Amino acid sequence: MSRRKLTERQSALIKQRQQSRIQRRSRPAGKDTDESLLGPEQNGVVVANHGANLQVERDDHSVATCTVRQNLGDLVCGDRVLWRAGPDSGVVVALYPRDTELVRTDVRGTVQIVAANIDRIFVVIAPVPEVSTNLLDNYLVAAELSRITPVILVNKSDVIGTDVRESWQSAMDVYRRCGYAVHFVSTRDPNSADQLSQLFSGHRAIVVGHSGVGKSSLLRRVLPGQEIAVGEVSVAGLGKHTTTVARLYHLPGGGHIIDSPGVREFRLGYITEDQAVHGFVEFRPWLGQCKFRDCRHTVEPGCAIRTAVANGSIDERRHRHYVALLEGLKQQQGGPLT
Ligand SMILES: Nc1nc2c(ncn2[C@@H]2O[C@H](COP(=O)(O)OP(=O)(O)OP(=O)(O)O)[C@@H](O)[C@H]2O)c(=O)[nH]1
Ligand SMILES: [Mg+2]
Ligand SMILES: [Zn+2]
Repeated sequence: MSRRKLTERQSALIKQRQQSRIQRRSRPAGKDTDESLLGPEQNGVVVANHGANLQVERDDHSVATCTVRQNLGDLVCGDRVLWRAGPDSGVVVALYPRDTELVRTDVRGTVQIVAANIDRIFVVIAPVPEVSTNLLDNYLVAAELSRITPVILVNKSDVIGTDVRESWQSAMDVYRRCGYAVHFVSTRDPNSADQLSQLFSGHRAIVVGHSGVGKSSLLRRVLPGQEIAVGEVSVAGLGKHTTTVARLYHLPGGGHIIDSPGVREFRLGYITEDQAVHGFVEFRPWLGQCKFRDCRHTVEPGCAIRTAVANGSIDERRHRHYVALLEGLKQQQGGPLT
């Protein structure tokens, strides 16, 4: 079986697993649950996941600690559930189907769902602790594949000196030309609360990015009443992972936003080569115009995408990252892309 076929099979298996998860959602409680002590089923939204326990929010925004029936799998922030109150803690008994999920894999290749039912991913980058366009590109691929609109926030613009301002702008123009919204922000700017409220309000969003780029600080600006921990960036420039669990906050202007723990890298889930191609949105106008029908857009002659790279219509560095992603896919024989 070809490597490409293998990855398609893997993604089908994952889909199947997710499907059966939904179908099994209404199974009866396990032996250890005394049904008679549980209250009636009620709707809730997962607002934090602490491993064994979930924080589930009622319609009136009050929060209950819940355990989860094992057959429901891993639940994440944004999940809509049915749960029953109990004497000590509640029990989540059913999971509503998700409309979107942001997926990654951990270092062992295990698929992890980061958040569910979101419609915006705010990818935060900053001049400190470090700028990784590969990390940004991986988030954009993940967003494209999960049909969630990404927005790029360049935070800490107060520390972007005049000498590098132009190079920042031209680096971000690459993304603007792809059609992505890019906003330069700073939590030190007194007007940032208004700017951020406008960006976040009305959405079911998540903020993601490297540790220490200021994700929690951005949320603090729009959620003044909330206690949100913010960390220090060490002299060495490395973030210290201040936020340890994802948490959902309601926005005063409507909608909600999930603060997520910072990452060092974002590994994509199991994706096919075709999906990798579609993850690079600027390739789309040229698809179907290559000389060979099965062109992988890496070294093939007569490749319309390589021609677009050569004439400057497609950014060369983004294309190089695409080639590296395919290489990673090949090396891991259909495993997760890194
Ligand atoms: N100069 C400057 N510093 C900022 C800005 N926003 C945040 N910071 C600082 O950046 C550091 C890290 O901020 P956090 O909000 O904790 O970063 P985070 O992305 O949530 O980090 P993790 O929770 O570890 O993922 C703190 O010392 C903030 O004060 C900004 O706009 N300008
Ligand atoms: Mg944080
Ligand atoms: Zn091609």
